[in-house]
Amino acid sequence: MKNKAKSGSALKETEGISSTDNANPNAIKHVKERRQSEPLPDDLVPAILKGDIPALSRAITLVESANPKHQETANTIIKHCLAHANQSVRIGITGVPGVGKSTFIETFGNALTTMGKKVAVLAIDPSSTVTKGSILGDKTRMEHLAKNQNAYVRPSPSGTSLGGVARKTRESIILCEAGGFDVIIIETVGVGQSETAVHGMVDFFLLLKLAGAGDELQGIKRGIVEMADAIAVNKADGDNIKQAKLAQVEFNRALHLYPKKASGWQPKVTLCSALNNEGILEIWELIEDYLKLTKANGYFGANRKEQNKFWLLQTIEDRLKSNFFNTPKIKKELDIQLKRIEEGKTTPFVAAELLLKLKT
Ligand SMILES: Nc1nc2c(ncn2[C@@H]2O[C@H](COP(=O)(O)OP(=O)(O)OP(=O)(O)O)[C@@H](O)[C@H]2O)c(=O)[nH]1
Ligand SMILES: [Mg+2]
Repeated sequence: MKNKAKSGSALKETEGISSTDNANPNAIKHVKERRQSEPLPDDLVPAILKGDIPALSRAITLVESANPKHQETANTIIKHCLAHANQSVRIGITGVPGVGKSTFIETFGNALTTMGKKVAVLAIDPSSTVTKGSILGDKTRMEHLAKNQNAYVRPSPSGTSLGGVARKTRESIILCEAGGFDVIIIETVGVGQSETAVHGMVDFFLLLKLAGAGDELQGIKRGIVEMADAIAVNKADGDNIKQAKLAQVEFNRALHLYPKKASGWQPKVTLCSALNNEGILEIWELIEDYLKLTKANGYFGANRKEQNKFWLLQTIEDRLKSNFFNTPKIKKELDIQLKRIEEGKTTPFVAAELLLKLKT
């Protein structure tokens, strides 16, 4: 009975047994090969186009994979899906932790599906590897939406580089559009660089805010307010309504200080309660007004083209950078040169020249 405490825990594992020893190596090889060889684009593409969610999920997993073979398959799938991409609207939603993004997306997403729309929710959370990600757990917070037949909630891809995570999200957008989704929501936490990346891949950018706290307190940078097409003051309910109304006036005044947007759209400030489902439809109506205006004046299409150009350059930059820094020869020499700089034996420019020449 000495071991009672030990064996009583469900988390304890039996020590000293390695299951792989008993496994047939041929079987392992077979499973590994199967895993690597499937799924094939020929199977996945028609399934995605039919709106098959498991197929869409598998394709996104391929997009997110670091395995070069998977990436090759993913590229083929994306190429085939591009031609079938649905006419969608891409909405970016940002705001500090706790502002109510998940609650908002749950309410907003369900409202849209009630209107007969198909809604996909993707997330950019580059910090997720460190913090385990606040967005990663969102599938549980968006409980109803995740179960909704006409919605698809995909947790944030993991990754340390924002560029990498952003590329995966952009490719996932295309796959969701091929899957027939009308509204693609990209969620991000409004405290870092990720909202700039999100702004560069959406048609409409919504900033959620709280009443009664200054921008500094909310950790929102000035640049983010400038990017917003609308600010929604959330939690405008209960005792908070009066303050929320004051905040609305204040934000409206602040927005008028910014130069006019290239879209010709004057950003709006609204009030909502994601929790009580109030002011949510008004935000959709606002987005519809925005779409009407920007499609009529040509900005909608022009902006998407500009975004594509930007992502072409961004992808090349990311690839060149990672190729360079992952070359063993460079890695070794970089260490040497960093040390030499520390010892005052070289200058950054001489060292950079040397390293760049090494590559070519
Ligand atoms: N009173 C009120 N509470 C709300 C409202 N929206 C969200 N909340 C509450 O605020 C808390 C945070 O909401 P979340 O939706 O998790 O916020 P979030 O922005 O997704 O937070 P992170 O995922 O941590 O970035 C929860 O306890 C919600 O119930 C609202 O409209 N009114
Ligand atoms: Mg959240």
